[in-house]
Amino acid sequence: LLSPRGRNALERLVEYDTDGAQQHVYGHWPPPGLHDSDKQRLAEQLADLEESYPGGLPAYLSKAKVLLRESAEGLNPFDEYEAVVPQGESLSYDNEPATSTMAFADAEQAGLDVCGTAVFVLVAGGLGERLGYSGIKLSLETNLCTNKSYLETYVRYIQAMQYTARQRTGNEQLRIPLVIMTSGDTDPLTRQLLEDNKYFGMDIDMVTIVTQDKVAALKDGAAGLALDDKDRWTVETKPHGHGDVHHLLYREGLVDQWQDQGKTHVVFLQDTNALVINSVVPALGVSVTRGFHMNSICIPRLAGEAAGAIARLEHKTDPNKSLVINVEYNQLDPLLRTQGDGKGDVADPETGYSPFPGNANNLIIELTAYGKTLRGEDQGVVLEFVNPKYKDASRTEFKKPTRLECMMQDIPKLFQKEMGAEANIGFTLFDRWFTFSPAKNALDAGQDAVEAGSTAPGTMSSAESDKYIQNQRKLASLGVKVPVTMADDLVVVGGIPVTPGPRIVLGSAFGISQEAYREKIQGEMELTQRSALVMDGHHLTIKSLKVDGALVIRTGKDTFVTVDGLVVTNKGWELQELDPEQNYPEHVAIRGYTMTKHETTEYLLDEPGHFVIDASGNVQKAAE
Ligand code: UGB
Repeated sequence: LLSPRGRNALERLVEYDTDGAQQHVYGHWPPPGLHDSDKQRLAEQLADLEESYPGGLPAYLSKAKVLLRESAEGLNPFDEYEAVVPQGESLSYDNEPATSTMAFADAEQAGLDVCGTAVFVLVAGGLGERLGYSGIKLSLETNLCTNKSYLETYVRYIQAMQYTARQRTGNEQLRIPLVIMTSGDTDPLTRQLLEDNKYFGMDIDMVTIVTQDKVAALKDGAAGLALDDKDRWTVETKPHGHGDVHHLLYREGLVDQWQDQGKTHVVFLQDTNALVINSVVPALGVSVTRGFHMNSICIPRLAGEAAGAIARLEHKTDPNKSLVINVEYNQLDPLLRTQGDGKGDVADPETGYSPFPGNANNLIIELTAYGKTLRGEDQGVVLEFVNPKYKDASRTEFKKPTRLECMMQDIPKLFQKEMGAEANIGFTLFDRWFTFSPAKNALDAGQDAVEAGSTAPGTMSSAESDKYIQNQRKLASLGVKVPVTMADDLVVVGGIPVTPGPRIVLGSAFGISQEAYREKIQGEMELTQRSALVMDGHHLTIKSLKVDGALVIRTGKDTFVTVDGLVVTNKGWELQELDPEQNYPEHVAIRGYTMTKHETTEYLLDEPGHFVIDASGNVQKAAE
């Protein structure tokens, strides 16, 4: 009746099940002739579960039994450790000596030197449940000025980095690959988004998609497989977490391939934090300068915030077991309550932030150490955990099935196992405005958070606003006359405080470094608060520009444009709050407003050659 693989998987389960915890799966089957196709279906699924987990279902269930027992006993995984604030680098774009431990420009140069040997991995298997969005998060528009999606923003950045690396090395063949980790939930729509947009101009063979599998759900403390409520012949499955990424990269042979190609660092990005691209080059520079095998991009952490904290866990008796690692937000407070003044996850009164750096969870991993670690006995399967919701204090029954979970930031434990004390794990702290404003929460959850006093509601709208503020600050630091929105200047739109403007988007082709911006902005530039500005292009130079309204300038890859004397005055663009009486598509509703583009001055120039946009607004051909 069963296929050889189905039969094999079933036999393995029966043989493993010495305590009878899985009896409900294979026992009491109706006689042959009844439910035959259902039995085949179940056996095939068991075979899938068996094959997709290193060591098969027995390995998964054995780990689950141990973790569930420890959880039921209330065992504290940090019992033997004390958390202390670790050492790392702190970089400030404005180079304020008070906060920078290394000159930003030095870190940037060191990063630019190696940017051609970086590879990118985007973890995008998560669903936007918290965001109240049923599509894939990568398809959401980062902002309404350009309407570019998160995926396009990341791809354009990688292309700009490749361009920069080619310029610096003179190697026109140099290419930077991207791996996207999807899950069953996000895979078809991610592929479709890429295909519909011709991979946003990236070479198709440079994009690899790896797909994470779900794992078996567990119904009780004995790790009994949870069968679907409505279908006794299906094992319920659940996501395993972003930690899958390491094993998948290993299993698909990508790490070997990259090492053969001479790549040196893997940059891991999350799906909805457009600001992170600012910190990739300087963080790469820190990785190289400090010899970090792993470098977490961090931000000052608000006490109690739903972001992990990077801590040095000092083992109380065995220093060899001490390590620098992320402590997840739900575990930080209980851990800190057991030590020091016992106050838990509270702010340092002097800084107003948690003393522990906040994990933006974008990681840079050095490839030689990574390869060595992944080839170890765990094959990149990071340490898992369980988080069952118990029905009552007896901690025996679950409210709903649970499963093993894993997080990509837990890889330091594997580094330590394979490399011992040689593992060099660090972090780089950047200003929040520069690095971190993810879209994670639904509008109403964000509004509640704001009412409760939060300055980081994590909505689509706060992410968009922070993108504009970041560009205001970047331009201001280069001497551009531009109003910079401070906390008191924010205006409430759709229940979330956002910038009143100017709304500025600088495309990655305009520059991926402070150095590039300095080369491009050579003279006087001025923007009013009600303005919107979009600039993109490798060879766009500003000698003199005034904007009071909306201006878009995009230039092609062989088009050299100098803006010299242009004065833009028009009605510009404006946000419109949504009408509570009306229904809007989901992607509009989660933002809380639309943008009306009343009037725009636009230059889309892609003819090869040299041009000047002059004081009268005309485009003149210029001498080379
Ligand atoms: N993801 C996957 O690719 N697969 C999965 O199975 C799950 C997620 P969330 P979370 O940035 O502030 C993380 O759900 O888990 C992708 C850190 O653990 O957005 O709440 C998913 O698509 C935490 O330490 O994040 O918390 C997305 O790209 C903290 O730093 C990414 O994984 C927090 O992020 C993260 O998934 C943060």
